[in-house]
Amino acid sequence: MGGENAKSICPFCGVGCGVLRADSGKGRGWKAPVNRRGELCPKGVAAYDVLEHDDRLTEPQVREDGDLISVSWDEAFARIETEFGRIVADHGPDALGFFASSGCTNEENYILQKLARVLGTNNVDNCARLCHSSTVAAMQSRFGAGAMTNTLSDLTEADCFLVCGSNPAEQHPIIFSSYLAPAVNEGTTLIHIDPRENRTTELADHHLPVKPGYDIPLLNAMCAVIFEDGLENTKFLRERVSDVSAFREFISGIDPHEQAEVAGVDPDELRTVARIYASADRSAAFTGMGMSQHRYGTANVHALLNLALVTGNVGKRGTGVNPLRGKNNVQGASDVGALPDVLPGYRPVTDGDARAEIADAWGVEPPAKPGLTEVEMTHEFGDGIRGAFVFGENIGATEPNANRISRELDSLDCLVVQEIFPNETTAHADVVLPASSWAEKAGTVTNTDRQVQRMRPTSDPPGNARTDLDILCELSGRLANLTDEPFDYDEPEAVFAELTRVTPQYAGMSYAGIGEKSQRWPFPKGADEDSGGIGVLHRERFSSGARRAPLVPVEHVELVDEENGEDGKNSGRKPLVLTTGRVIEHFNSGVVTRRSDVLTHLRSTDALQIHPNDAAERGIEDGNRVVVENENGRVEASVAVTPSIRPGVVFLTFHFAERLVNRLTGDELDPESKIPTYKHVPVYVRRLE
Ligand SMILES: Nc1nc2c(c(=O)[nH]1)N[C@H]1C(S)=C(S)[C@@H](COP(=O)(O)OP(=O)(O)OC[C@H]3O[C@@H](n4cnc5c(=O)[nH]c(N)nc54)[C@H](O)[C@@H]3O)O[C@H]1N2
Ligand SMILES: Nc1nc2c(c(=O)[nH]1)N[C@H]1C(S)=C(S)[C@@H](COP(=O)(O)OP(=O)(O)OC[C@H]3O[C@@H](n4cnc5c(=O)[nH]c(N)nc54)[C@H](O)[C@@H]3O)O[C@H]1N2
Ligand code: SF4
Ligand SMILES: [Mo]
Repeated sequence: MGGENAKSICPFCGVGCGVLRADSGKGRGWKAPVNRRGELCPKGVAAYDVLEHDDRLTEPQVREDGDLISVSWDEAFARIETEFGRIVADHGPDALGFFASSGCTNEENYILQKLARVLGTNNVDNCARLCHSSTVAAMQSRFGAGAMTNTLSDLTEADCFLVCGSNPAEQHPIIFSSYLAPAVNEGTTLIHIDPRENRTTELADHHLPVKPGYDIPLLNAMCAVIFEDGLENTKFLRERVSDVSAFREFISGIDPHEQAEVAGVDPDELRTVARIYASADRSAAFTGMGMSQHRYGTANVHALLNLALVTGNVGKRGTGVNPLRGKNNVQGASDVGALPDVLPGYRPVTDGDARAEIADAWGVEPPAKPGLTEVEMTHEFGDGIRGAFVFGENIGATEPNANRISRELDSLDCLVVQEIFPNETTAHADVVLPASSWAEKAGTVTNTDRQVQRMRPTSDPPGNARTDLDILCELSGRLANLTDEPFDYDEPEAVFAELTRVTPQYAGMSYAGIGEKSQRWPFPKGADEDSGGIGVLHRERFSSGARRAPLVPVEHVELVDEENGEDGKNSGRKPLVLTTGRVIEHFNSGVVTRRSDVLTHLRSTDALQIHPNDAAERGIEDGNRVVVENENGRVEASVAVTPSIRPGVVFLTFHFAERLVNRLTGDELDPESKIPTYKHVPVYVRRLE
């Protein structure tokens, strides 16, 4: 039940800590499945801070003569009905695009993708596209499942942690402090592969400061050392792996010393790290945005999967390849089908049997043609896509090439935004629907290690705002002149019951079974309600059904605008490689966390990190203001000169919309997963005179 101290789940990261509103008004952890001692990071403590903030959206709004004005719900819905109706009549349903919210519940995301599909389009995606779509593409194709192979609790049994392109000390703080750090303190070796030293590195035994975008040569070189030293797991290779000889052949052509240098790391240190990873009884790899958000993000992850397969680190406790997922429900939003190419449960939209099964449940068959991904939809704004529905995402700030996005948002015939705060996206909206924050609604969310947990409301939405599910259900009724099947659900529980019928991984789950615990997928029908679900994946067989997974040779592709290279077009100016990311106190575009005074005071500066050599070359000193620019745009920032970042690389977070970092990121996408390149952005940095 809801109420003042209702037990809920933190709205921020994919760790999924249990939180409730203490009498002080602050967030307090309860002893939940993940934070078993009730521990929280600073964001969890601040989670209730901004719910009553003056900026909360409390009235529906529509744009009239350039301005957003408050109207009744009826008028707001009528505007959507007219505009979306006209777009579908003139251009067909594929002229609509739906942006789901991985910060919202399974039930809400399930309803949104159902609405899109019932209207006749698969143009629905969520921001998993921007974080781990490349990871999922690689893992799904090799192992048959894109999720964490292991669970947080079994991972504490590892003897070696290989953390690649991820900074869990800041981005998954409770995983770091409650699962990783205790193991490291008991003797597990921590290896960190990251161009920057950060809070994760502080605990690491070994740090390889790879050049951004050069993980493939590094990981291939590790494989080469392992084969050279005979450290591969021959039994595992024989029994569980295919295409071994072709891979051996490929790796035999790799000179580890040379490739370590290509990757920008010390060859001896790389050898040491390879030996530790391969010799440990159990080695667990973690992968994050440093790997996934690249032009070759999918290939990066393939290279990591090779390492795990060669050493037999899959299918047992304390091992595996573990993507640490982003928002509190990015795993779930994807599981329940808020993706353009797959239905609930990852069954391809092109699979006729899967569509027929869905048609049985919905009364309407979903379309067979895969839809567009998030970024592809934005590229079609004003052209192929005429109307967009954005639910709990701030695409005006977080999609790449923000200057372009800003123009494209204005080119839409109708932009509808369902939000809790004004942001860089509502600024372009034709209709704004004021919704519920996480603490004003019930529902389920699925965390990074596949545990489904329940959220419970503490209060009601403010003013005339309504719960997200309520809005989405009413919308389906309003758009019903386009369909025959308006949705009618009393409670999130009824939606959950339906989604378990069409999402095989959730088949045996129930609200009652979850209670104040969790159920972890895969949770087959008939499974013991209290069993908690299956922990380690790929034990005897891979989730694909196969006994073996293939090794795949991965070639490094040289990146343009080599760091510190001369650039003819720019009169000898040297580009630096900007890599963008996060800090512990703020969350994504910062719409919520920047409104918390406490969080904002914890991190008073948000500076561009630059190496002393690069700063000196440009006459830049600590604290100076600089211009960071490239062909896409320009931002100003103050600088922190620090040896913790590798030479040739600069770092900025994307939490502060005042200086929108995504003005600098470009349109290049990974060909397989369509993930944008947020981690390798050539820029020029100069002191602001
Ligand atoms: N505090 C906080 N926590 C968050 C979020 C937040 O905004 N703030 N966001 C949530 C979301 S949506 C997500 S997706 C996750 C992301 O969590 P992480 O994956 O940890 O995210 P990032 O900080 O973007 O990138 C991780 C690290 O990659 C490194 N890196 C950059 N380029 C490269 C490279 O080429 N190779 C390698 N090996 N490393 C590289 C960066 O220096 C950075 O330390 O965090 C979630 N948790
Ligand atoms: N440069 C750069 N850009 C990046 C990344 C990067 O590393 N570098 N990372 C990318 C990644 S991994 C991600 S996940 C994306 C995140 O991109 P977004 O999802 O666009 O970012 P958020 O800031 O999390 O936006 C969430 C929005 O939802 C609203 N909201 C919060 N709770 C609710 C609710 O309950 N209901 C409703 N209706 N609205 C709600 C918030 O007010 C906020 O405006 O950014 C991507 N962009
Ligand atoms: S670690 Fe993540 S889920 Fe836990 S309190 Fe912090 S932000 Fe919330
Ligand atoms: Mo993310």
